[in-house]
Amino acid sequence: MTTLADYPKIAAGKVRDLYAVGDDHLLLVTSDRISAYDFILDPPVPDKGRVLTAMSVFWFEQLSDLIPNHLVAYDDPRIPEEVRGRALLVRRLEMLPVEAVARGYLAGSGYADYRRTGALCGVQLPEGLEESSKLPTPIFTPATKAAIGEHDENVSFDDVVAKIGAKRAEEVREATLAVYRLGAELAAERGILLADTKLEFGVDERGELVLADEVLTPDSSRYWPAEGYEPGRGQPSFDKQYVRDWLTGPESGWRRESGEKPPKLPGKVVEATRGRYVEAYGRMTGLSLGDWGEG
Ligand code: PZK
Repeated sequence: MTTLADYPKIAAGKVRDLYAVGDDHLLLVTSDRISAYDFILDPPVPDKGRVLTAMSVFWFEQLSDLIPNHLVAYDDPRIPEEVRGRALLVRRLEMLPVEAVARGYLAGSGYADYRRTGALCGVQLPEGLEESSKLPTPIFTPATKAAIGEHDENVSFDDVVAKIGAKRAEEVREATLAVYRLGAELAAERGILLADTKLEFGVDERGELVLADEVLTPDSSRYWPAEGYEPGRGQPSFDKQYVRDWLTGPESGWRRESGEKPPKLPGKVVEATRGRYVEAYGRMTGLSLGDWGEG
């Protein structure tokens, strides 16, 4: 029997943890924790870790003709029972020091940078774009990973070249845009807009570029319902809108500007949010894998 305590923890994110499994593998464990407005909320959302893990597996398979990935196993005796279903056994790679982002729409830091400068990651954009506008064509908007608690910093393609070399930078850009295009196409068929997505890549022992981390999950991507899409304002998040609306609405008694941590989420908000993750999974994959209780 394996337990999580058998494996050394080598990294911890807000929502996910990484353990070493021998010399060549890692265990990527996704928790049920949920973040909003840069806070980890309480309580966690039941099944969120399972849903995100299953979604990554689905996308690794969909994308496997396009790019190799780090997934080794999803159901394997090396995965401890306590995390089975929300953990991936993956190949240990040499990670590239770049957050590979593709954007099809203008949101978040992309919109902020455009407003300030008219450009994004060194790419000049047309005038007159609004918040949430569809871009003329999807663009590669790399960022450098920030320390926990900080936000990633958008950088230019030339900055990526300086870090990893021109050949590899071009390869990462093309792979990132190809992943975005396929994700956006499939999502659109299901009534969902993929506004943007953040990928991480590594290099294997043969020098091949490999897609790593989580892929096209709602934690790594902005998903918007296609219905009601309207540029000129922020769009509701497919997964987190109930949480955000409750937190910023009158019932929570919380003010974002207060600097205080948000109050405990009510059960109805947690349940509705769980439902949104399960719905997103079912809609994107056409599967109702396992017993999520609905969906
Ligand atoms: C790796 N991260 C980020 C993710 C965390 C930290 N296949 C791999 N090989 C080597 N390193 C990594 C991966 C992957 N994926 C990923 N840091 C290292 C990260 C999740 C939780 F704490």
